[in-house]
Amino acid sequence: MQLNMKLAVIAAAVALAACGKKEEAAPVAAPAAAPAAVEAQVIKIGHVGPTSGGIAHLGKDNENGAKMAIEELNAAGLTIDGRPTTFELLAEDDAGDPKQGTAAATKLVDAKVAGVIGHLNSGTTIPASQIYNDAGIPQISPSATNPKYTRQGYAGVFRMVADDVHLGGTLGKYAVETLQAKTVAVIDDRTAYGQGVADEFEKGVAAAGGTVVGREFTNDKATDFNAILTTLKAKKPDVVFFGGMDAVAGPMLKQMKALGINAKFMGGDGICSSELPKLAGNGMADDQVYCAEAGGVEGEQKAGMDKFREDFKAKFGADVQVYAPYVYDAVKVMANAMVTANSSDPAKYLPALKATDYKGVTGNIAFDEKGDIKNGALTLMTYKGGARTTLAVIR
Ligand code: ABU
Repeated sequence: MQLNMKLAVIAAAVALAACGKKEEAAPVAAPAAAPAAVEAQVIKIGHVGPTSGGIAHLGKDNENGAKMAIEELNAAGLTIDGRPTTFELLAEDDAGDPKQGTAAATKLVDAKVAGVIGHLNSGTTIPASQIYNDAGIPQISPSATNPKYTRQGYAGVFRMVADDVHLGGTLGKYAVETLQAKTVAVIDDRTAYGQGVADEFEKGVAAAGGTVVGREFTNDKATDFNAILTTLKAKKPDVVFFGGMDAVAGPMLKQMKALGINAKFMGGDGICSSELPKLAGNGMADDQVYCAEAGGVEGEQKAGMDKFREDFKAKFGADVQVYAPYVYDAVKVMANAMVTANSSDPAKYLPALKATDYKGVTGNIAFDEKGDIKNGALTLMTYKGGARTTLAVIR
């Protein structure tokens, strides 16, 4: 007999004796057993980006996007598998370096994260993806655009943005057809992203009937471009395209100006940041720089993105650089899959993640069979008065 039932029988017998009656005791209902306490759970989500080094401003932008999403999820009072649930962000710095990227990935796997948002660079995202794949941990990159990332046959990789084939090809066509460039020069930083997007740009230029008059390369930490710019100046290009990131593009623009190269300057999403005008100092004229973010919203969805940008600025005291909204949506999409599957077990929530149909601040999010965003957009931008200015959203 359970302890609480025993106590009830004793109490009834004592009551009868006190009354001196010989009547049978009426059955006494035992108090209901107290429900077992439901244990709250904390689900760990990893985030990796370069929060140190030359593009730390981009890495911090991404990390802040993740923080914002986690805070909102934790305020929502979610229940997963019948348990009150909060999320913990495990944020790692890979400094944009492939070796540090794999070290960060191993650390997150050892910490038993349920999923990872990152990395920012293709050069870190691709090697890290093998580690997450081996551990069965889903990964969503908000910004890595090298096509290889989703073409390795891994079941758990997802990309929030259009890839370099779309990005570079569209920019190449834009240079010839809209900017009326007849000759272009191309520089890349020899990273997985920079070299890849520059190759795709060249293909786009050639397909549109333009001519590539020179191709040079540098690296992602270089600061002196005088030799390669002087070589390219002699070829009189109408456009100089740079495959790389804003931290290198800024000083390159300054040195172009110093050398008297007045060509238009183009690049992919890696240069298309709010920070570029500062990094270029006085080296950037209005309507000289053209680039594209590898995503975008238009029409009534723009209001959601505008609100996100306002809220982000109010919270962190900084403008969105490029990818923070994509990180924010990536975290929400991963959490949404866990809620749908009622589990944070990757094997259980991965099917829900693959079947994502989510309306985010970056637009309608669904993935194709490889994990690439469906119907990815590009936002063509230029800079006026030191600020990014949208020219068009194209698909
Ligand atoms: N997509 C531009 C920056 C990130 C990358 O390396 O792909």
